[in-house]
Amino acid sequence: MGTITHRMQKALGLSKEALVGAYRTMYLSRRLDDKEIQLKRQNRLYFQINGVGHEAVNVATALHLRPGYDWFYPYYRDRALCLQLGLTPLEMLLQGVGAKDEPQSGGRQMPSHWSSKSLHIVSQSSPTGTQALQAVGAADASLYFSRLQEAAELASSFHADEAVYISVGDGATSEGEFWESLNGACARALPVFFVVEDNGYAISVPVDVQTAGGSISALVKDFPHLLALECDGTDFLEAYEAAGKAVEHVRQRRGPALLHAHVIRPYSHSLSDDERLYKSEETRQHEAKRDPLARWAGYLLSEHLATEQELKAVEASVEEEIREAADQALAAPPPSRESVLRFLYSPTVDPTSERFDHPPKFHGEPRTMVDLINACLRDEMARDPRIVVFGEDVADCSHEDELPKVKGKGGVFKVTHGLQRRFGSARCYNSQLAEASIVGRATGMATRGLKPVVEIQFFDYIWPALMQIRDEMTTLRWRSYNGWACPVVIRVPIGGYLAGGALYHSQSGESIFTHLPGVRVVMPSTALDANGLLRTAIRAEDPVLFLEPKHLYRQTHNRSPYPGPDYMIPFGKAKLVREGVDLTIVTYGSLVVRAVQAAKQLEAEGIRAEILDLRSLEPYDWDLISASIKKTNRTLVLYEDCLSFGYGAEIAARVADELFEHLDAPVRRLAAKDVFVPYHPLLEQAVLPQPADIVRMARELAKY
Ligand SMILES: Cc1ncc(C[n+]2csc(CCOP(=O)(O)OP(=O)(O)O)c2C)c(N)n1
Repeated sequence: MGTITHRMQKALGLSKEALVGAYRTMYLSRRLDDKEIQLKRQNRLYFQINGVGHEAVNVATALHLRPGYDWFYPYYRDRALCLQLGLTPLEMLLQGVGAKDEPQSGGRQMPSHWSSKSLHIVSQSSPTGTQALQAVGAADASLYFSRLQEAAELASSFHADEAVYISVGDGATSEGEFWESLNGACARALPVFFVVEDNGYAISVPVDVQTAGGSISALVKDFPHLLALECDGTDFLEAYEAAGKAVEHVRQRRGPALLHAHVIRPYSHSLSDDERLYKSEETRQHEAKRDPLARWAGYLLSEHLATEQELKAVEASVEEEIREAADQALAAPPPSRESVLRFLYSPTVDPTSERFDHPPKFHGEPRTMVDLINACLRDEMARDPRIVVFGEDVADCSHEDELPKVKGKGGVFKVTHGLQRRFGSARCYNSQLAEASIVGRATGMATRGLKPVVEIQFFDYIWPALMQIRDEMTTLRWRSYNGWACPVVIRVPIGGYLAGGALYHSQSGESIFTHLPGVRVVMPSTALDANGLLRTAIRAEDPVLFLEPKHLYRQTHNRSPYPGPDYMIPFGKAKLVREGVDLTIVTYGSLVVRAVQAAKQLEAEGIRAEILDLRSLEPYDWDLISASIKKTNRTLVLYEDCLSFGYGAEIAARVADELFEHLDAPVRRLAAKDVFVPYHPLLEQAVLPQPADIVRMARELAKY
């Protein structure tokens, strides 16, 4: 083996086989990139992005981690890491050609969007940095399982010393979600292993433009509980040693670790980029000298850890493996066009089915919507230890020592009051004031089998979470071809009619979410419906946006006695609130009660309006809408959001399309004016639809 040098001592934990094995994975990764590039140039793949220059830190890191035991949120440059964990060249090439039997995404995702259920590689999306919050959520799940034995027993996998790996590029560290994830992981000392693979550029933008001072490790070194390390990520042994320390820190539950690894990116960002446009020849030459593959081969030879023949044999076996995998991938059949709609939602649990139709068993006095949502949360948390509630201010009192001395907050609307006191601080707690974190972390937790029921304090403040909802939560099952799922329930107080709520406490906007495939959207108008629909949301396996019209929280007209712990209403079933023959008012939320007021007045004039409360906005009850309009031949679609491009536009369009022959009058919409909800009650009344407006429009329709 030659003389033992200082550098070799670092390698002593690794056998010769492991050291040569590391070379093999690095070489395999490099040559797979080369193969993909060749195939892309031949138009046999549709996209290519490479991991060249990142191979050493990737393999070094993977050697400290355990596939199927730890959890992985790698980014697109992590080809070598994924190979080392056990993803195969065939799986990678099948993704490149978009084959039918491609296991990572069924032909739906670009190559280098890694996923493997058995290895615990959670399907990646393309937005830079979003995975960091989900990784923190996966680590939140570790903490949860360590505190709640009964939940851990139901987990598909939990180990007391497991780690969650997440990697990003230097550019992605500029994203707010990266900083939120770091703050979140440090605040709870979570077992997250961050790797920043710093190749000096984010496409063409150099790191000194990206990061204050140019060094991410320098910026974060004082975060509490964080072990921040820096290494030359093109030097396999240096990276191996640093990654080992980081993983040890995490496994021993001393907090998160961050490894800042300096790497290179000599093949340009992707095949759509040419780095010569923004990197001088001099810079490129300088980087080329740090090629991790050449450095590692040179080291193995110079330290007599491998002979030239041995490395040549390794290379030949890699070429053969790639050739075989490529032949197989190129012969693989493409996906069928019909498959494209599969797996938007759970294929086994259908929340529109009879299984979710469970009658009430009433007890006691009528109670408000707030009371019955709270009762549902309480019942469900008692039933299933995997249900966890968090959000801003949802706990009774974060400091447990003060809890016995105070009444408890339990949410700004008191919807979660008493849950922390009853179920403990592990199961109901305050999140940071960070909406992307709430949804991103819930997504990571749900991926691991927990059922987070989170609260966004006001619909008006859901927007920081929009990327996590739109690009992550709604797509996870579909983009992984049912490999992964994140059945999160997001409860959100919504809407106006508050007299004083103004534009940042009165917004509607449900159509933005009903427009998204992959999420169920529900909006009850009564206490009973809120109870039954929330239980369905919790017991279903799809992401659900549960919109609670906060104006209706404490009304008396929509109260109900407690319906028992198993009451459920299936999604997609509207309620016939009032029967009529002259026109159908299709509505939901705070407009239901206003429609009823209007209908009473209309009845006195001889116009009998039928009112449907949709309750479930996506899916919605087309059967009932259509049956009603076939009877009344007129419809008014009534909603609280701005008129134009709103939810009612979709219903109106479908009525015009499919029920044209049954209509005796134009399809009308009544909604808010196309402006924001103002503060002064008179102005608010001028913007939001009022019973008098409904009466006026219904009269007009009845005249046709
Ligand atoms: C949120 C978001 N913005 C922009 C992009 C387009 N984009 C893809 S990769 C990339 C650069 C990422 O740079 P870095 O994080 O340094 O990683 P590197 O590619 O250098 O390894 C950009 C801007 C994206 N995918 N996501």
